[in-house]
Amino acid sequence: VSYGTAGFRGNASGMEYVFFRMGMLAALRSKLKEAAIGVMVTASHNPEHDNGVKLIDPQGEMLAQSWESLATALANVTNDQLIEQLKQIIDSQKIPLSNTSFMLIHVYINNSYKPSSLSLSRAVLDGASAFGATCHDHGLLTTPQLHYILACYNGGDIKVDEEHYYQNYASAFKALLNVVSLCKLNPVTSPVTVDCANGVGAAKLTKLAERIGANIIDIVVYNDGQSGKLNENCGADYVKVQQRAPAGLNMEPFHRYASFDGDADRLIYYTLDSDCNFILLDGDKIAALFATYIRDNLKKASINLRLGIIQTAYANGNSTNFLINQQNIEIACTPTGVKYLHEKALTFDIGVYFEANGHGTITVNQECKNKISAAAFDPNKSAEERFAAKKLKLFLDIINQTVGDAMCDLLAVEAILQDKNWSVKEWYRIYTELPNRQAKVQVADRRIIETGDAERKVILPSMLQPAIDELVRKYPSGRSFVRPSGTEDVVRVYAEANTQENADDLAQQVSLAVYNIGGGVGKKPLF
Ligand code: G16
Repeated sequence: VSYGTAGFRGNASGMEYVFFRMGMLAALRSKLKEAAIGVMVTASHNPEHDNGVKLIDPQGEMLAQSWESLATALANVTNDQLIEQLKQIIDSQKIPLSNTSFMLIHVYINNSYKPSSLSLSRAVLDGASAFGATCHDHGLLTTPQLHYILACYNGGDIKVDEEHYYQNYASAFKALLNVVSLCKLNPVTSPVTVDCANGVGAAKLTKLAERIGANIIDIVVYNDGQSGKLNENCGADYVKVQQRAPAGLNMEPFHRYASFDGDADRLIYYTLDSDCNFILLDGDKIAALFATYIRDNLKKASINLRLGIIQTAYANGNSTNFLINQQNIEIACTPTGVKYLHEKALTFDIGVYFEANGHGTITVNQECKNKISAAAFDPNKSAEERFAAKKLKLFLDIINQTVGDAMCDLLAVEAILQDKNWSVKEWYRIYTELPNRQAKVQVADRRIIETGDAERKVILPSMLQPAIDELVRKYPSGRSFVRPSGTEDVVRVYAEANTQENADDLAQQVSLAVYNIGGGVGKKPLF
């Protein structure tokens, strides 16, 4: 097992020992950092039978990458070697074992969402207790809520709780709508329907909407977990990959629909056009909406800050063209995994990062935030400049900067659409996506595939990249890459081309190449 894209994931049965050891590791990290560490038990977008565990660092950021290898080593030793392995970690990291009083915040997703979570959470608590950690179980939360609570806690607000999260973001949203004079004069009349993937987001979004008020935002929750299964035929991953609505959802042209994933850290929007064609507004479109809104307000406020967008290889070619060539916004590309995008985003004054799958947020450093706040009251600026600065400040307050947060991102999208007086139609027309297709291939051992250049090229097996290049050349505007998943036991394939037929065909051909060269198992990928 390895600490993959976002922690350990796999079939829940037989994984207790990994969770137990991660409880121990979290306690050690807490002693080292002299701060609380978060542990999240979730497998996010994976099917219900899977589960997973990831550690969260004190400021709400993902576990430092240098500790991922320690986690992998600890998870892979035999029971006989466990004490020795722990001693090695303690020695190599110089962990002061006498630091005992730091709190480990632990959260589980309860029975109704993943049947395995209760026992796996217990295993984490047992592991942490073995090192004398004080554990505070916040119970059922979305992943981003835990990141937020942890960051507040370590920032000195030791009484922080879930309610604090709702009050913070509900007030930020209301404040922005007030400023753009829409809150009272022009209340929202059109609802946004949100598929919560039968996950934890349903109850949490309902609470957030209540705190905002139905006269300000009209949210209809779909797939609330009362009947359907977690992430089955629903949720952000299903909608993005299948390019279709969640099962059973009746849609109206140009109404707004959104999907979360199981732990509510991903968001995508979609609608139907007037011919009832399915239209997806994924992470790329959300990033473009956020970045252009920020850039426009920076310009109007005459504030000079370095804005950047961070994408992965999955970003649609036309989104990249739109941002670089039409909008002149700086772009960076990293491997898949929000931990990489987040790190890169921090190198900009304001970094907007999104994976096409809807996982993303905005980072802005405190100095820049102060600059924007000061501009909102600067008597040397014009009223128009001050107004733009104020809107920008309030907009950034809606964002959960610790990690991608479906609820906050939803509020941010809704706020921009209201400010611009845009329907979903104007939003999706900002650029037209290149048709694309994603696929999965089963291979005997996905670790034999090694990639480079931010996952855009295959290094090993050496015959695979030339085969992909040859296939890509056959299709106008063709692009394709493959990479081993870090959360599922599959190799992922992405293809885009000038028509949907060509994108499908390219994905099919590349999948076969992966199967043939990469040691495919089971049925040949045919779709
Ligand atoms: C996690 C990561 C994302 C990543 C996704 C899929 O998301 O946080 O950054 O895009 O897994 O990763 P892979 O393609 O390696 O399987 P989530 O929402 O499942 O936690």
